[in-house]
Amino acid sequence: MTNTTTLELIGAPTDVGASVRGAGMGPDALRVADLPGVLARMGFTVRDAGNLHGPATPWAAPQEGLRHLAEVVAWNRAVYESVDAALGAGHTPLLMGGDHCLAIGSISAVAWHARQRKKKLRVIWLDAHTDVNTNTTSPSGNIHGMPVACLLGHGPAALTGWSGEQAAIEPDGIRFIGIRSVDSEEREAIRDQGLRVFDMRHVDENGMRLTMADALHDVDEETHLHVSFDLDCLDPDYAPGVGTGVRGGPTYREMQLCMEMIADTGRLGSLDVVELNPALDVRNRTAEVAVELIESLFGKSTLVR
Ligand code: NNH
Ligand code: MN
Ligand code: MN
Ligand code: MN
Repeated sequence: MTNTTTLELIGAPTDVGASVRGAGMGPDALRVADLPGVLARMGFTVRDAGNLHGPATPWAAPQEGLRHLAEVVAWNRAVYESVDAALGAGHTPLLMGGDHCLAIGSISAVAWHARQRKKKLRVIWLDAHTDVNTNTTSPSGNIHGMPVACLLGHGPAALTGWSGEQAAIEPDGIRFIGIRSVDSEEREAIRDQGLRVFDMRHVDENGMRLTMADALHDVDEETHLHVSFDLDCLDPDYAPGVGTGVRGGPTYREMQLCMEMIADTGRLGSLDVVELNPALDVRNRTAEVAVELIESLFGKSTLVR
């Protein structure tokens, strides 16, 4: 990341993958917290591509274990096209959700480009949840609990194979940080596929520093690093504006260190910021915290060294 980097902000104002309303206001809350201005003042060229358009959320019951499948496909198609265009132009895409189902389109586009450029894709999934449910294991039918499964090639045909391969990512291509809510059958998928989950017990016992050192140790010059940042990763004391908060997450300082260590790799190539729900927030605090963490992720350091 240098200051010749162009950051392309893409808004996807929808809550189509969730069952709590409000994540559709996320992109504008990030703008109100001055995300574009903050990044521009760091020296980046910032292009705000505005908001994508897609279908309204029907608020219907799941069908065959999937809620709003057609609408989720439509939103993800729009996300795929715009992330693909940003990467094609040599820009760094920053997807502002919206709920976490949008990572399907975003990471599928990233995976396609990484393969073209012969880069190794590594996804860092910052979340309270692992999002590896399928329509048969999900307790809710909400597709924001399923993006990782879809990206691993286990999902409905309409949401898999977008990167040109059945699986956009390999099981060894993703690390989960901050996990503390896993559904019972989701656990089996994690074990069966050997996914590398750094849960909160791991963070408690090892600290964020050793956790991130482990998660990032094999990132090299040939790696494209994608961060998928679900704001419910943070403890809800610091980030109340989310639809499915879970107590016991990383503190503000722990999350800052996580971001700083990712920045230090110099390999960050794309980002999702999702699940911000301004309807549940307190005076836009969660959006402001998100902006401060994103600054660190893009290399802002408070240290004089
Ligand atoms: N595991 C739950 C489900 O699948 C909750 C998912 N909610 C999230 N995921 N916010 O990150 O319904
Ligand atoms: Mn350009
Ligand atoms: Mn998530
Ligand atoms: Mn989550």
